[in-house]
This record gives sequence, C-alpha cells and structure tokens, in this order.
Amino acid sequence: MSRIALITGASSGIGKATAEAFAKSNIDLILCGRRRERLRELSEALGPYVKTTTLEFDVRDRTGTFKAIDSLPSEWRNIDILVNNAGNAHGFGPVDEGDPEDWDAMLDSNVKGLLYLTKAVTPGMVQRGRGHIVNISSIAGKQTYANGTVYCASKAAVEALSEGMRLDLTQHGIKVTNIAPGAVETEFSMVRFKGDEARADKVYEGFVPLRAEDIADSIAYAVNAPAHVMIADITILAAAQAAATTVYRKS
Ligand code: 8X3
Repeated sequence: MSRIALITGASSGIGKATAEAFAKSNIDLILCGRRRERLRELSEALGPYVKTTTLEFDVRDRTGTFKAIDSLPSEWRNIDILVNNAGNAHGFGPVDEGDPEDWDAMLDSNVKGLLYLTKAVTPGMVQRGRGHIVNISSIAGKQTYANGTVYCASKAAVEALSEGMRLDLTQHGIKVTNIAPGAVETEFSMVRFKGDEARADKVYEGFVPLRAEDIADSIAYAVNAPAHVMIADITILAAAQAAATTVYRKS
C-alpha cells in the first residue's frame, strides 16, 4: 500500500529534494509552500510517478495552516509521514544588533510553524496508531555560534521538540526522526543575508558543501527503515566541516 507524505517548504531546497526522493520510493505527496508556481511545477514533474497535490500556505499563519490541512479531500487525509521542513535564517549578527522582525520570522516559522503542522496532522496519526514525523533541525540546534544566536535557539527548540514528541507519541506507534544538517547549499544563505549574493556565495567557498539531495537521501532512509526501527537522530555535515563553524577550506 502506498503511503502519503506531507512536506512543508516543498518549493525549493531540502523540501523539494525530499519530494523527489519520496517519489522514487512510491510515496504520494502533499506539497506545501508559499510559492504556488513552484509547487505546481514540482507537482507536474512528479505527477507521472506518484499521486501529488499542493497546498499553498505560510506555516507562520496559524489559521491559514489549519484551514489548509482541513481543506484536504478525504483521499489525502490519512497522512503517514509529516516532514516539518519549512524554516529559515533571517539576519546574521550579534544579538544586541539583532532585528526583532528577523527574530519573529525565525521563531514563527522554525518553531511555531512546526508546531502548528504537528498539531494539525498528529491527531489523525494517533487515531490510526501509526505515523512518522521528520523534523528538520540543524547542526545549529546542537552547537550555538556567534551571530546566529536566535537562529541557533530556534533550532535548539526543534531538537527539544523532536525529543519531546518522541516521548509523547512513541506510545501511539508514531516515529520521530530529527535531521540536523550542516552547510547545505540552498537558498538558505541568500535568505539569511537578505539577497546579498556575494556574502551567500562566500559561505560555500573553498569546500564542497552538502546538496539538498544529500539530506533528502537520509530522510528517505529514515522513512524507509523497517517498521521496528526508529531512526531517532541524524547529523549530516559536509566532509570538510568538523563543527558548525569549523570548515576546512582550500583557497
Ligand atoms: C544551517 C546550517 O551551518 O549555518 O542550518 O548552522 S549552519
């Protein structure tokens, strides 16, 4: 029997790569994001392989999130896998110079948005006695670094939420996997540095960063593990990255 996955932030980066990896595993897809055109293109590209549908909403909008999930037709309601991927970094600098707008954006999507989706989807999983939640955290959730305080705090919250969800939901047959990537070359740095391309490019200079597909491979591994196996936590770093901010670059 094929499974249904709901992926947030599916229009680009790790979310999009995860959708592509799931399609290869014959998992039907609810593709969620803010960018309608990109979702439509991905849905059309994967349509020949698996069933797909799209939901356009912003995870920061609590009412909109619940409304979107409620709007799913009956054949899409039994969600087997929730990938809480939507999230981002906004701004980079010491906390005393931080912009509260950036803090709100990070906490609202990375923490509260993840919770809204979890609340919208898990009661059905509990009822059915099975399910799998994959939370996309970061090495930044395990190691705080200078100039990234609030982003790191938001990801530390994801780490705690993954642990807590496992404590609350394992009894209902629901697996929880926490994925903590290091430096992945996506739109991540462009968003963090607010479109400053030169600064974003510098992050990935002098070493081979991870690709979104590398992370998607691990997510697919976790959701395809045998029923009795729960992949609890995976940290994935670039081979040249010893720790969050320790990257060995070749000039
Ligand atoms: C993003 C990865 O290395 O900037 O979550 O913390 S890093």
